[in-house]
Parts: sequence; structure tokens; C-alpha cells
Amino acid sequence: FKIPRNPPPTLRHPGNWCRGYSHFIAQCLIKDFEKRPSVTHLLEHPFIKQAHSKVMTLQAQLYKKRTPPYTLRRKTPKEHMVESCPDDDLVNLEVLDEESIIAHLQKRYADIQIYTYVGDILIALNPFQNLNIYSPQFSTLYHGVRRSSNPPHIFATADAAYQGMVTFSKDQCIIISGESGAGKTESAHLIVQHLTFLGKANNRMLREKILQVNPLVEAFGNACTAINDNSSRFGKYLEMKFSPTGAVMGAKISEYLLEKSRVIKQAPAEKNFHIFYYIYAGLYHQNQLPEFRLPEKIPPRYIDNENGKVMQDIITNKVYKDQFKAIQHCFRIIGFTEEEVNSVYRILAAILNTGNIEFASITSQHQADKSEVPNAEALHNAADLLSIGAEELQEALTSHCVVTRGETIIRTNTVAKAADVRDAMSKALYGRLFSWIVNRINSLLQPDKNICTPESGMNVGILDIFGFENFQKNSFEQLCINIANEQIQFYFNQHIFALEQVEYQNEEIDASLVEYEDNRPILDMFLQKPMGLLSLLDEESRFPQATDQTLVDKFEDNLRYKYFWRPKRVELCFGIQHYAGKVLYNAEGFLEKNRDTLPADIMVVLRMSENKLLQQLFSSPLTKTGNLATSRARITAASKSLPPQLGAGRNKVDTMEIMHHPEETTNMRRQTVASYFRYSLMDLLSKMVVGTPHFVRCIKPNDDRQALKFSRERVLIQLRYTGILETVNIRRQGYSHRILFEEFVRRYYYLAFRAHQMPATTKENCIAILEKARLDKWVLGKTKVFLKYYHIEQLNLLLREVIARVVVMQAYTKGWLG
Ligand code: AOV
Ligand code: MG
Repeated sequence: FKIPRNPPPTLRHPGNWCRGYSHFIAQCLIKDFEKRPSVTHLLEHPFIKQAHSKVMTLQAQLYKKRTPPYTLRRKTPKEHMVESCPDDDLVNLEVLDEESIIAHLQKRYADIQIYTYVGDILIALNPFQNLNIYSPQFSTLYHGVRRSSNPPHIFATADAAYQGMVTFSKDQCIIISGESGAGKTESAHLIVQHLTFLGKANNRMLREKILQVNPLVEAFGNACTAINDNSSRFGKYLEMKFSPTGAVMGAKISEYLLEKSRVIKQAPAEKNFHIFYYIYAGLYHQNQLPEFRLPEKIPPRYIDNENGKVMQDIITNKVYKDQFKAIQHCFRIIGFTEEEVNSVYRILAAILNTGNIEFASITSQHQADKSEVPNAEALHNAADLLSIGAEELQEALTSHCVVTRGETIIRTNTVAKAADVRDAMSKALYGRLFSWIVNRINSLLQPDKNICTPESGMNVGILDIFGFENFQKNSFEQLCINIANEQIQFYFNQHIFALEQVEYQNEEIDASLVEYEDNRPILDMFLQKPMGLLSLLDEESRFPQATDQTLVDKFEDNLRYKYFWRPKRVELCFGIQHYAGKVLYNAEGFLEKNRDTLPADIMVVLRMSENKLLQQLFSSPLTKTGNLATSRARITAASKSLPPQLGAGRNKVDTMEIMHHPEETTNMRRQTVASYFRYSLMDLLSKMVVGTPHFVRCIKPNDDRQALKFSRERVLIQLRYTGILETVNIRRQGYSHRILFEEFVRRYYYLAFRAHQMPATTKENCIAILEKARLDKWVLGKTKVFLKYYHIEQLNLLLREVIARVVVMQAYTKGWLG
């Protein structure tokens, strides 16, 4: 075998050649020794033997309860091609119905096999216990090997994304979905962990930094809810940037729709964002509470959801104290300055003090309703922490300017209005602080432009949003969260079912169609303009006289869908039949939450702060997606590749409006949360559609968060609404990969032709390659090769084997193997 002078592009990445080669050679040789008698003797080599025994030990660990573990044995040629433990993939099940799928998953769950494939899709059952299968040794085990060599694992999915990126220089995205508490965020962490392992940069600092991003952002964006103690209250798309050779270079987060209302109020038995408890405990133990004007005995109102009990918890709960340390560590490692961190703490403490400001009525006969702050302590504390004047703050809270016919009139606020203004200010402070932290992380983790330009770099995006929610009482936040999930489900359907079937028809391929539950009508009901639910909400939000009651009436009059209903006797309620189940919403506060206004008076006061960070937060509208022009260009570009309904109404989006935070009051028409939300969804999709998607579907086996408990009903519901059964079907029957003839020849000609002679990109040459690779069940369309999901892996592995031969040859020539 000759090492080619000029290897094809796919082999050119040095990263492919040498990264982890020892382990890799071992795996190649062990797995394929029967095919290569000439190298069998290498198995006796101490170096290979050692690597082999390491692999075996790790596998035995994975299969703790399963017998027999994979053993080294000769495989039949057929087995060799579709080599796998058939149990690992639902597609291999002989009987395909709900009953057998569920029994299968249940059996696996009892064996602590939480992961199962459906073709190229990974199902992850929440184990609700710590499993010993995520150490770096396991990352090594899953690195760059045939997927079927090991049991299904989240690392295998991360690995597939990474290999796809390096081999084909194409962006990838991993979409994690599932209901609240199903394990999305944990999965996202594990993926980041494995990707940082794979993308080993020489720069250890950078890896450290990237690993701190999730914990930091989640301290600010996650909270304890009735369903999940660490529930994500925002959507997160984390892009990990890699150099052309696959070394990790940086990262970027985009955040979506933080549930700001949590800052001022939480449902019973729920909590505020984690960070408030962390800093409270941390400052308490460092005797710094007085410095940040935080009371030691009576907890601030915003975090006191249990009649004062929280204080005891903060003092005694070691977790909070430790988390505070961890957060300080995150800030430091990522590169925030001490001054910045201090400002962040001050703003958080200011928010807590703001919540304690109370108002009393001083209405007299001659005056309109007027309020004052009877106890000035909290007011002064908040003002001091924000470096603004207490007088001005009180003014802005208790009165507002109105400009009519060129004249400025000052109107007083009622007690209720003043309290609303106060809460709006707290929400705005927190929301902007959160965005600022995210932006700051992004600028600190930007790839070095000299090494990795946006053109040459590639990325793997990881989507982890808030899961589908159905509480006792559901409000505006749940509605937005559930619409976002509706959209992700739609994206999944498009990818798995719709686009695939459209292509069969275009290419005149005869393939049976799979029926699936299309949730597009529901999505239309929400997003359509001008008669969708969000548009109606916006319209109603513009009427000053509108009430939540008139809003629900408007919904009822206009939303003529079977997915919408109005229960009798419950005035403010309406129901929606989501893809994932029926949810009853309570419209109380919808209009206010959607308007999300921050009075200009407050804005003016905050802008005058002497605190640099605060000035930044309020001086200019924070742009979330960076430069206006590039953002607009990207959306336009992406929308071309979007199925028409994905960005419902996208052409009408006014980007000027979009770049402002919803609460921003400007001369422009005010941006509502709903319209901002619609834009965010689109922005998110525009990022996702450019990459090759990988899906992880998290499933919650029970509602009690108990290990080893498998509720058949609960799992069945989730399997149904996520369309797993249909997915199994289409993965069995369909062709999930469709590659243009040119592209196919360019990628794989090396398998059938000589390295230096790139053959013509014809159908015949495609056939030659496919036959040489001994694949079966492929089909040729008019312009594309249609492949089953497992073909891609087989082809890539064949390619890798070619590389392996080169590596072994090199090892020989360099004398590494003696
Ligand atoms: P979510 O992200 O899907 O919910 P999480 O990822 O926060 O759910 O998971 C909930 C809890 O399940 C975690 O706090 C862990 O205790 C446990 N868990 C999940 N996956 C694993 C795992 N692989 N190993 C061990 N424990 C796990 V929400 O953010 O609420 O939609 O908005
Ligand atoms: Mg989460």
C-alpha cells in the first residue's frame, strides 16, 4: 500500500491522522483482524494488547448487567457490515409496535441501559442517578470508532457530529428535546464535555473556559420549579467553534426568552433564579451582607416564597455556599474582571433591595392618587447599590412624564402602579444583566481571528431549550415555552419525515410513505399573521382599554381551530391541544407581560448611574445577535433554505424593531414580548438549518424523579407525541441520506479508484464505489445517491480504514511498532 502524495481532501486533515492514533489502531486491528491476516500478528504486540484490554475493561463496565459483553470473536461478513448488538437499535426490532418498543425500553432501563438508538437518533431515558459512564476514559472509548462497536451513548452522538464536521467541513447541530426534567441540560453538558475532549486544543485554558460556560449561565438562567430542581428558564444555543483541523477555538452562546417574571414572583414551592441564593449564602459566609445592604434575618421579598424559611436554608445549605465558590471560579476562569463581578453582585443585591421598596397612598381630596415610599431604607439601599440618587429613583417610581402637544406633564402613580414600575425595573435589570453576561462570555470566548476566521472555522451547535411544561396553573411563560417546543417538534418532523418524502418524489424514488402527526396547523394557529394567537395578543396589547378578559374573548372569536377551546365557567382560561398534550392556560396578566414596558423615567434614571456596567446595560439597546446587517443577511440566507412555514411571517419582521429589548421604550412602535419571541424563534431556526442535524430525544421515565422506576404510561405518552414509532418506521424503510452524485464521488472515490485519479462524477462511478464498498439496499435517484442511515457510517468507516492503513504504515516506517 502506497501512501499517496496527494490524498483526497477528506484525508488531508492532520487531526484525522494522528489524534488518538494508538487507540485507533488498536480498535481497527481488533475489530477487523480477520479481514487482514497480514496484520494479525500485530495483535500480539504489547502496545496493541494493552490498548485492547483497556477497551475491553471499559466495555465490561458499560455492560455491567448485560451478558455477555462484547467478546473478541470472528464475525461473519454480514455481521461485519451491520455489526451491532441488535438490541441497541429499535430499528432492528422484529415486531414493531408500541407494545414491543416499550417493553424493549423498559428492559433496557432495568439493565441501566439508558440510551437506545432509533437509526441515527438517540433516545435518552433519564436515569435519575449518577452513572459511572462519563469519565474521560469513556470519551476515549467512543472516540472515532464504529458506532456499533459500543453500546449507545450520548458521546457517540457528539462524536458523530464532530466526525461529520471534520470529515466534511460542514457545520453540525445537535438538537436535544424532551419535556421538562427529561434530561436535556445534562445531555448538553455531556456533549460539551465530549466535544472539548475531542477538540483538544493546545490551549488548556480555553478548554477550561468552555467547560465553565454552562455552569455560569445556568446559575443565572436556571431555577427550581415544581417539576425540576434545575429547570432551564431560558433557551440556549451553544456553538462550539473549531479550527479546520478540529481543534476547539472558542464558543458562542445565544440565549432565548429568559423567564424574567420569576425575578419578582414565583409560584408556590418554586424558587427564584439560583444565583440569588448562591450570592446570598456566599456573602453571608464571607460576612459581606452589610456591604451589599442585604438583611441577615428577614429575607428580601423576591426570594421569600416560604414565610421566612428561606433564610435558614441559605445559611445551612452547604450547596449554596459551594455553588457561590464555583460561580466565582467560573467568572475568574472565563476572564471577567473583579470589578465586573463586583458590579454584577451589586446589581443583584440592588434588585433584591428594589423588591423591598413599598408604597403607601397619600391621596388627599384635592390631589389625584399619589404614592410615597414610607420606609426609605430599601430605597436608599437600592439607589446606593445602583449608584443613582435615591430622590430621583423615588420620583421615577411614583410619578411619570407624559408628553402631550409638546408639553411635558408630570402625573403621579397610584400605589399599584408604583409597585408595577418597581417590578418592571427589577425585571429589566435582571434581563439586561443576563444578556450582558452572555455577551461578555461571547466576547471572551471568541476564536482568535488570526487562527480561525469565520470562513475557515466550523462549529457544532447544541440546542438546549426549556422543555414542554404543564403545571397546575399555566401562564404566558408556559405558553411561550410550549410554542418553542412546538416549533422544535415541527423542525424534527420536517427533517425526519417531510423533507425526506418530498425528495423521494422529486427524484422519482419509489418509497412507501410514512404517516406522521403534522403539528403545522397548531404552529400556524400561533404564528400566523395577522390572525394567529401571537398577533391577536399583540393587537390587543396596543389597546389601552383592553383587559385580559377581552383578550380571551378575542381568542375565542378568532381562533377557529380544533386545538383551541374555552372551558365554561372559568373566565380567564383557555385550552390548547399541543402536540405533547392538553394545556389549560390562565390569561391573567398576559397583556401586561406581553407589553413588558419599562417607563422612560426609570430608564433615564438608570442611565445616569455612575456604575459603568449599569451605564452599559441601559445606554444603548443591547443587540443580541450582533451586527444588524449581518443578522439580517443571515436570516435572509437561511430563510431560503427553510421550509416555507418554518419562519411563519418572517418576511414581515422588522429587524430595526427586533434589535431592541422588548421593554425598551422608544419613539418606534413598542416591541412586545410576543413579537420579540417570534423573532427569536426564527433567529434560532436560521442558525440550526445551516448545520447537519443530530437529534437527541430525552424521555422522562417517571414523574417522581426516581431511579429505576419506569412508568409505562408516561413513557408511552412521550413516545407517541414525539413520533418515535413513526421514526422507527421511516428509519427502517427510508433513505435518510441523499447525496448529489458529484459530492458522493468527491467524498468516496478513494474507496474504488486510485488516489491520484479523481474520476468523473457520473452515476456509473457512484455505482462502482457503492459496489466496491459492498453496500446493499441503496438506490439511485435522478441526481442523488439515496442511502440508509447506516450506510454513511459504513462508508466513513471504510474511509477511516484506508486512513488506518496509512497510519499503520507510517507507524511501521517510523519504527513505532518495532
Ligand atoms: P431538562 O433540562 O430536560 O429539564 P435536566 O437536564 O435538568 O432536565 O435533568 C433533570 C435532572 O435529571 C437532573 O438535575 C439530574 O438530576 C437528572 N439527570 C438527567 N440526566 C441525567 C444523567 N445522564 N445522569 C444522571 N442524572 C441525570 V427543563 O430545563 O426543566 O426542560 O426547563
Ligand atoms: Mg434544562
